[in-house]
Amino acid sequence: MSDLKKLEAELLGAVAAAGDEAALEAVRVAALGKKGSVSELLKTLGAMTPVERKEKGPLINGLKDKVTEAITARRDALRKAAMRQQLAADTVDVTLPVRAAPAERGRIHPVSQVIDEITAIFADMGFAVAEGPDIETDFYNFTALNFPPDHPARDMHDTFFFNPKPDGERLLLRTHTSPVQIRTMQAQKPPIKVVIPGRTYRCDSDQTHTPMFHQVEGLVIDKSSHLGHLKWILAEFCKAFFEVDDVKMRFRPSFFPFTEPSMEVDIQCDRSGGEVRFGEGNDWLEILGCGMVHPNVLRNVGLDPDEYQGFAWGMGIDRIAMLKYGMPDLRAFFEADVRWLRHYGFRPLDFPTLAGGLSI
Ligand code: 2U9
Repeated sequence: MSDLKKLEAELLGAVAAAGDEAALEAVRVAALGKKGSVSELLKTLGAMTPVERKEKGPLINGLKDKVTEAITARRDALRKAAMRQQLAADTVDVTLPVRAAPAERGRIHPVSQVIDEITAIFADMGFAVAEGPDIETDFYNFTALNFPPDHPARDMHDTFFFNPKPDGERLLLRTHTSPVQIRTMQAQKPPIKVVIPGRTYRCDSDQTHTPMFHQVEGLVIDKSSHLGHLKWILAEFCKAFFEVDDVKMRFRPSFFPFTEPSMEVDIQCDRSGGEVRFGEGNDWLEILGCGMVHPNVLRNVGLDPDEYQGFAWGMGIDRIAMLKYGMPDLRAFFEADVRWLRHYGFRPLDFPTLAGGLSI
């Protein structure tokens, strides 16, 4: 057998024996690579006489073509075999339980849930939702709301003040969401019907107070709104929020600088069984404050109190969330403990609506 035939048999044997693509690539480099056996033979053609080249050229090039073809065919076969093997191994067990998608595994914080519930209830009554900055000026947080200059709420112990600016003005973290009502009344003409949920801040920390807490306030301004409307709105809200058919409310006189008259509202409940049940029983629970907007507040935003009037209310979101969902410790709300959130959190795809149910 000629040397060429021997080399051909050797190379085709090596191609056929290559068990995977890596082994086949090694054979290709050994034959057709820069210094491969076939490439070295091709290089010898240059030094041959024309007669010799005419005889050997087709033989060497023929060898190169045969080896190339054999490698291509083997690579194809190896790839198909690998694919067959992978398909056989990649079986799907359709009897396995479906793993919950990330959106199903996450949980909505009870405060966010309660804000969504409250806004759904008031949206159904035609209220818009307004928002404003957490960092406020003294004017929006106090002065415009008829707080006298020496009111104790302005005190350093209650309000978080920032360091004074070069012009002497001290910004602060809003102590209630009421500044947003002032901004709303400045920005739009009555009739106004808004609810404002948001973060509020007071320098206070114990079992029932955290330095950051959440409030929702409501405001209605037009030419004829009165306490009868306010009572109806609050009763409808309490029934919808606590998911009871009827609720008894008690209005007690109180004082806030921004409302006159001012009232605190208790709702009837039953605490005898260790947990609070609404819509029944002989106990009372304070849940919010309210009143008619003070004429000075209307004047401060350029509204004539002889032409316009309205009412406002405010309540602590964290507190009513604790009451509704039986969460005993306020501080746990802000500890970011994932076990607590798994227990008390809400499924993200169960968005509260009045039609679909608030909390199921
Ligand atoms: C404007 C005019 C009036 C909002 C009101 C209350 C009564 C109230 C507290 C409840 C619990 C705050 O979170 S809490 O401590 N709020 O009792 N808030 S009336 O009255 C306003 C607001 C804005 C322009």
